[in-house]
Amino acid sequence: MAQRGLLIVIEGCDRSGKSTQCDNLVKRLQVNGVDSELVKFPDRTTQTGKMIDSYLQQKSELDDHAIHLLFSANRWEAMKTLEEKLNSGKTLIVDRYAFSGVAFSSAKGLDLEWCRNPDIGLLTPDIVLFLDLPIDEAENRGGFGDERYEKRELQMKVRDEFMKLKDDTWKFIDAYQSKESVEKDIWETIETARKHFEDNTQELT
Ligand code: T5A
Ligand code: NA
Repeated sequence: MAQRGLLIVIEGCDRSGKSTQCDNLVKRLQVNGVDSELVKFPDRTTQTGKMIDSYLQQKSELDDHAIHLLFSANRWEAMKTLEEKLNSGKTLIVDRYAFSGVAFSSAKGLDLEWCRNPDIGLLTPDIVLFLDLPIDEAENRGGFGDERYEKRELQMKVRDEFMKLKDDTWKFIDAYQSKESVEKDIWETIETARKHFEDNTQELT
């Protein structure tokens, strides 16, 4: 049986470069012979994703609890497929995950523990890369301000909430650098992590 793939999550505030770096990482892993695939949350293509997309684009209103549960449901509906892919040996690069879910909703004022509950039982990431970018710089980047949560005060609170969620699977990446430098830091971090997981697997067998 193939060795299980890694579940690598990329998190960070809006415009920190997550999608840019997720794309780069998947390509670079593939070039290096690692079977890997991109996953993005919210997945705006599903039924829940369409409701989320409409809400984010401010075309519809939803109660804060209701949208929180939709974001979680949007992850749950993908879990079985993602688990099968990991078990078949595929490494998954995930653009946002439950950390975003909890950080954004608690920044809006919902209770942190309440926010955590619906995501309990989701697949646990092997590594979380947090792209850290000053809000001032995020505001200067293309497209900031178009969607519902892209407001300075909220983004500051989101960052504080993210910091309450970190554990020892988190690696901080300085996102206030050129795209190439951020890519280099991410690659070095991932290579170290992959080696660590390989060594530990060998110890177990
Ligand atoms: N949300 C999400 C919840 O409330 N609950 C949840 O459970 C989840 C999963 C949409 C919103 O949903 C919220 C959080 C969000 O507010 P999304 O679809 O991931 O989430 O958001 P997007 O708008 O797609 O992505 P972001 O705004 O977060 O941007 P990224 O992916 O961090 O940044 P990226 O790579 O698109 O880059 C942004 C711009 O900066 C440039 C890029 O070219 C681009 O123009 N850029 C750089 N410029 C200079 N230097 C660099 N190093 C750069 N890297 C990128
Ligand atoms: Na993105």
